[in-house]
Formats: sequence, C-alpha cells, structure tokens
Amino acid sequence: MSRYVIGDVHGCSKALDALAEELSPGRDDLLIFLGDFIDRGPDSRGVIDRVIELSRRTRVVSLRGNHEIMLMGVVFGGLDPGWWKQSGGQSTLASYGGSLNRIPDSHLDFFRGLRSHHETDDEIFVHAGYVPDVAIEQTDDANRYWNHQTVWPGPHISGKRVYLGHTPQPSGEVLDLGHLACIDTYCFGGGWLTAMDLDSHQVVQASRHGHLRRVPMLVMLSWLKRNLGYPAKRMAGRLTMSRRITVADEAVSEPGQPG
Ligand SMILES: [Mn+2]
Repeated sequence: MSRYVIGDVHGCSKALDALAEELSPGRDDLLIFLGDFIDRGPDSRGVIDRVIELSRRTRVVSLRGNHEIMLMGVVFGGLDPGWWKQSGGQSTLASYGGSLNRIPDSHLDFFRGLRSHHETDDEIFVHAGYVPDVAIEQTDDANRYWNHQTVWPGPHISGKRVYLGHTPQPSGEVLDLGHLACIDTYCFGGGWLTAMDLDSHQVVQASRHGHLRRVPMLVMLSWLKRNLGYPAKRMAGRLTMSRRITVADEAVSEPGQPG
C-alpha cells in the first residue's frame, strides 16, 4: 500500500493527470489532497472531475482549502462573488461555462464533503497552518485555512509531522523542516504540482503542462540541511563535481518565472 500527499492543484488538470498516471494508485493506495483544487489555473472543473474519478478507483482524502471556502460562500452563503473572482475564481467560473448554476450536483457534493484536516498516528494534514500547542481540530479557521506562513511554526505538540499547502514555494521545491513540510510548489504560476510519498518522502512533481520530474535530490538536500545544518544550496554546488550528481542537479533546475 502506497500513500501520497498532493499539494494545491489550483485548476492544473494536466499536472494532476500526469501525476495520477505516474503514481497509478490502486485500490488499496491512498491519495491525500491538501485543498485548493480550484481557482487561478485553467481547468478547475476538470480537476474536480479527475478527483471524483480517482476516488472510484483508489482511496482519496480531500481537504478543504480557502478557495473552496470562497466558492461555497458564494454558492450557498451569499458571499459577494467579486472578492472570489479577483482571487482566481474568475477562471473557475469560466471552466463551468460562466455560470455558478452550471456546477454539477456531483461537484457541489464533493465541495460539501471536504474535510477540515486529516490525522494519523504520525501525521497531520491541513491546508494552511496550525498552532503548535493547539490540537488541530480545535485550531481556528484563520490558521487552518487562510494565514500565509511568514514565520514557520515550530513542531506540533503532538510530535506529529505536519503537511501543509497554501503558502506557495516559488522555487518549486518542497520546504521540508522535518516537523513540517509545505508542498505547495506553485504549479499554476510556473512551478510544480507535488506528490510526496508519505513513507519514503520521495517526491514526484508535474508542471502545469503535464511534464514530470522526480526529485530525490531535494529529499537528500533537506535531510542534509536538517541533520547537518549545511546551507543546502552550497552543498548542492559542491556536489555537482560528480557526474551522477550533475544529472540529479539538472533535475532540480529552477522552474520558469511566474506566469
Ligand atoms: Mn490556499
């Protein structure tokens, strides 16, 4: 049984397709999505179709992001759509043919069924963040869904490793501090959609055009940084001497500029 966590998709259906094909999860495997399926990218409707389809052939846990909260607020809560549209909702609306009335019931059911967080014996999954000394189910919505992380929180009191999305990493690289990992690697803006294997911490990424890369180098560098305190970039520079690492180094080339 393999378990993967997947970051903010933001309408990038080609990236999701590429990852799904690469991982090809079976009936006993598990995909955990950290939320923000929709908005900004070109094909939010397609993304929801894919996740519903995936949930028919593998186990899927889908968390709620702030963008799904905005959509639900507009559809059911009388929220002014202007704010949502300016926050990337315009492209979601376009993907549904320009009208909220065209969102299929199956998609509304999907949005209604999203979870606030997911927790295992060793891990916590939540869209945006947490408070170190507060149980995740008692954490306020501002921390769980909305606040961008300018200073990363310390370890959670439970001792569990926390997986976050929401705060985009423009470098396209996973931010792995050991006690937390942020895997929103900025797919819609020219970065990557990340899937991390929860047992090996191996990373697979897809661009918004559906190109794949595997980045064992990133896992190694974050380990070095954590355990040896080396500035990871400098270490990478030293390691480019060997041919094997040169190949790996190519795999961590910078993504294109935000588009
Ligand atoms: Mn978000």
